[in-house]
Amino acid sequence: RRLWLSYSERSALAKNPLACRILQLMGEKKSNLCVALDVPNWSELVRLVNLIGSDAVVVKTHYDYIKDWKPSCQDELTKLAAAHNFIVLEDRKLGDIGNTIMGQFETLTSWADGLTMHSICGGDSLKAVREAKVDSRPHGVFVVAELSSQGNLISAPYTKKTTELAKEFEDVVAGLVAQNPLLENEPGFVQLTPGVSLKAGGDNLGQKYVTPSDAVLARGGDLIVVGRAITRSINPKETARQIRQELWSAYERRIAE
Ligand code: 6AU
Repeated sequence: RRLWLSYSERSALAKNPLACRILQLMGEKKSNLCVALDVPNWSELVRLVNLIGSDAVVVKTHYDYIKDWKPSCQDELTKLAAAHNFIVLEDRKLGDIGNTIMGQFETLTSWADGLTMHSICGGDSLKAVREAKVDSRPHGVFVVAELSSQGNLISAPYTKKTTELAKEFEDVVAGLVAQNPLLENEPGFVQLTPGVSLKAGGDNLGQKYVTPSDAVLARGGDLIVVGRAITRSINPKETARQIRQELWSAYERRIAE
């Protein structure tokens, strides 16, 4: 079962190269933190990366959130990733016909290791990812199976169909973006779980939060996305350390069960 095996054991079972690399790095760094750097300008992103990059396994960007993003940021981010040993996930949530996805995937993977995408357009959009011409670094997609936001339109059959597509395209799918332990018998996939803060609750625009330990133990998350709880904290480094610690000890409890 996925939830009882260690990340290192699971890295050997992953069919997608990016899932394999992420699981390996989680074991090496002893971290299951993915930090979401939704900040308005590049200098702020660099400041935060230098504070917390070594605590995170994955840095998740929304490049179009950054008002002064320019092409040179791509190279700079690659250098920061090498310096702090993290993986870059651009949360672009692609969702279009196969041909469009193919072009977007080829362009964005010139700097991002992984991308998020919606399954709304069906299997051929994943076939496009499979057929895209990319460099030899490990790449893959995280497919949105469930959302953390209040009133979102994803239904149970949509979630189920998305998990089936992930299995069908296991060579390109690194894992699912999910709120519940889907794919329980598939240890090679990484469950990316957002909507996590120090306390349960939400914001005033529909985001819902669970605690770090609930994300790992109750929700089955492997790689846990934490954004504003860290980026808007008075001491981002200290908060990142604390959350990293809570996430890792929840994971250790999970595999010891
Ligand atoms: O911790 P927050 O609320 O500051 O940020 C959560 C991050 C944001 C969202 O775009 C993203 O996680 N997210 C996603 C992802 C990762 O795809 C899915 C989802 O259901 N909820 C969610 O918040 O960057």
